[in-house]
Amino acid sequence: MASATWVLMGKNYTPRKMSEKQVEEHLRAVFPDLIDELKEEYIMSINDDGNKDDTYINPPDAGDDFDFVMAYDDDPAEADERLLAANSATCAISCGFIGVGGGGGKLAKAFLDLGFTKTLLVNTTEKDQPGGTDQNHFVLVPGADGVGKDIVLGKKVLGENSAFVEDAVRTRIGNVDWLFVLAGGGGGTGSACHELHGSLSRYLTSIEAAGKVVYIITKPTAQEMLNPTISKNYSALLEDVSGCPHIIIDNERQLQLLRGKVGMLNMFPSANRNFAKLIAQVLKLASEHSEIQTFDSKDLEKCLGTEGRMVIGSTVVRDVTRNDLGSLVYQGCLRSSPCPTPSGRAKTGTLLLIADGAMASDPDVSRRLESAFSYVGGRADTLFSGVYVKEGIPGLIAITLLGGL
Ligand SMILES: Nc1nc2c(ncn2[C@@H]2O[C@H](COP(=O)(O)OP(=O)(O)OP(=O)(O)O)[C@@H](O)[C@H]2O)c(=O)[nH]1
Ligand SMILES: [Mg+2]
Repeated sequence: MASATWVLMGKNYTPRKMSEKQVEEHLRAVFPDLIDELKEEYIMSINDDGNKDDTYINPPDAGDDFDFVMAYDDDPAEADERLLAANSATCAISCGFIGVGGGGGKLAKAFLDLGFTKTLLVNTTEKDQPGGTDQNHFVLVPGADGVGKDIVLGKKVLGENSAFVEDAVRTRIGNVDWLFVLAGGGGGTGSACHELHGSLSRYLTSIEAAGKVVYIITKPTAQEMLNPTISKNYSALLEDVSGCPHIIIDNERQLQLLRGKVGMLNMFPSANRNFAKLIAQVLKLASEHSEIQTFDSKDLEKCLGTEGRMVIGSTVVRDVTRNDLGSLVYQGCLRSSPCPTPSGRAKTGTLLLIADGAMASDPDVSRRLESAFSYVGGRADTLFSGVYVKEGIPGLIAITLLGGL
């Protein structure tokens, strides 16, 4: 080739140095289409070989320059296998349940059975745990095999292990706004449940939860209260939770309401199930829209967050033509409530009514129901209300929730 060039250009010819780009431009001027075809073929041949070094098609790796986007990514990091599944129960708030002691565990299990999967059963012994529950829900606190109604020992064991329980709540319940602590008053473990308060409320603060720790405790039966240890344990628990939002379940009332309806063996399971369903219904209704009047999640949070005692009850009125419908609804809810009768004025009062289409469109029924709202409203500083229309109900259903007592 060189000799041929000398022939054409003379011996002193020095070839002009051209950059790759200039060569490409020259070739493009002579063969306008060919250059693009060649380029494409060249790229394909590189890809076929799997050669990824060429910066022409594979821009340089950005290295770890952009690894921060992973940290801000919506996709959760690898899920912790100990984390309990999200609650399948429809609920207006994000919440978890912690049963402490034998009775507390059985009450918590009733919520678990309704689809509140984020439930833990904390106890000092494995012996009085409800059967048929997945191990992942149990938290066995080390240091004692039951505390035999000794609340001092119960407080010592729970106090020494509060970080252990907090860790179980963090890894298994995870991020929730509200924690319901359930305990049977009178025993040594459940009555000591407030020892966990510092850790549990600190945990909620650490995850910037919008809610609080709410206690649901049982009052021993009249017979049990005759025993000085049981009675003392219960009083201590009551005093511990008095500054927090709490619900007291009166076992005597509850069992009296059930006597004659269920056998002894089924008393507590039935009572626990009914109570859990009552609370679950309020949590669910607060998530539902109503064309008439909605009790929303903010209203619910206001009620749950009010310090002091809460009273919850429900009733069904089959004859909605009665003139005293208002008082019937209010009194009925309190009479059949599993909670001790309220005394004094409530800070918050909630009345939820569930009526069918016929009741809701009857002007006379609507007028009478207004008096029900004034009954509750007159006994509380702030009234919250909701009216829901559902078919197939046995009568007008009313649920009352008084708070801050
Ligand atoms: N509502 C309800 N109350 C219960 C149930 N089981 C027990 N209780 C009540 O709870 C009280 C305390 O009993 P437990 O919860 O078994 O006691 P504990 O907290 O395990 O305490 P220790 O056994 O002394 O460590 C009992 O006296 C009952 O009044 C239940 O399933 N439902
Ligand atoms: Mg026990």
